[in-house]
Amino acid sequence: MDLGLVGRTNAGKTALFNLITGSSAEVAPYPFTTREAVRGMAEVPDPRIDAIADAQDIPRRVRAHVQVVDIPGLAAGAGQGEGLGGKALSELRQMDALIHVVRAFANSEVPHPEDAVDPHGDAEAVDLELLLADREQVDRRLEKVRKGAKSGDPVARTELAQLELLATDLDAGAPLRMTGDPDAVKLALDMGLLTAKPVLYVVNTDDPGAPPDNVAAYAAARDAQVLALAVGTELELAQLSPEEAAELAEELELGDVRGADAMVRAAYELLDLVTFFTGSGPPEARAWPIRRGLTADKAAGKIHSDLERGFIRAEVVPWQDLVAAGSFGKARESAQVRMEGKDYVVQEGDVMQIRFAV
Ligand SMILES: Nc1nc2c(ncn2[C@@H]2O[C@H](COP(=O)(O)OP(=O)(O)OP(=O)(O)O)[C@@H](O)[C@H]2O)c(=O)[nH]1
Ligand SMILES: [Mg+2]
Repeated sequence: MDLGLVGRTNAGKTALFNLITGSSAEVAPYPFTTREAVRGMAEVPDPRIDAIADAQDIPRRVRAHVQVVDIPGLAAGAGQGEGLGGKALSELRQMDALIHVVRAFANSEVPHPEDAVDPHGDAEAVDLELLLADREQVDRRLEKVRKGAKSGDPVARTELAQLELLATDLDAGAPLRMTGDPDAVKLALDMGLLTAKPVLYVVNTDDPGAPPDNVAAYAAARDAQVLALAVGTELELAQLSPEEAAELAEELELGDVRGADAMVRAAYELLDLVTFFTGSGPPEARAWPIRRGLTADKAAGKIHSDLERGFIRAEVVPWQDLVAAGSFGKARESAQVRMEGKDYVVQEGDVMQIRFAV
């Protein structure tokens, strides 16, 4: 599951990428510093795993990770190949969700494409490029499907109607994630259309807090998530020792929770995955992200193929019940642990122990 970074050049995409993946990709005040897609892994913070581990004195905690892809900036006319447009757009089509970085930081050393810091205007400009790129893809597909529909092929006729709906919405300026017909949205996602993907707007700001009202309203109207993050400041904090970082955070009145953690968590939630846990005792507690609707045997297969092949049953307890009981063993004694077969659909927050034989 991949999260792609999208935004104008110099918005701070690579700075954010470095912050959440711990990479050191080149960050520079000139446009199109990033010329190729770069991949990294971001650890997904999850207080539930600490609760499970703390309750049972489990030393090692393994968190979920998501792949984040830093992508060259989008310029106006990206669809016609402006900037690194064509390449960036085809990378973006392969992503499962988008993190749209908009610049709100003032920094006279960093040129802005229009010499004005305007987070709302920048978001609109990039979204227009995504919309135009989608419109072009829909047109291409329409041309092909029309031929099939003419010959009376019922599948082609259904698709034709869906494509026409997508075209109408795009012409009205609406992102395809808001299209009313779920089958048409599914087609849009299968085609990799960009405005169908879930989006988190990250306002890269000098003063953390709530995102600007106009950007918040804009995101809400587009069925998207939004938050503000002081990328530059958090990068500085990340380079300090924990003590120094705490001191500086207090000075800047940042509070205890790092914005970067909240941001990765929000981005992870865009992917609409289910997280289950293993950790019924030492040596480790671990978070496992899976597709929604996966059954227990398939989920076990994520841990190891032997567990799926030799699956007998899963012992399952919701993480809160385990923590309240004190341990997996105690939850079992008080009959809070359920036995589930292979058809059980794994639920968010389940702690599972798999019984298997190979
Ligand atoms: N003051 C301040 N400067 C920042 C912040 N984030 C990024 N910058 C600066 O802005 C410039 C551009 O940052 P990058 O991360 O390279 O931007 P980008 O979006 O990856 O740009 P391209 O790869 O060129 O498309 C760099 O000089 C950064 O140091 C921030 O939060 N505050
Ligand atoms: Mg970059």
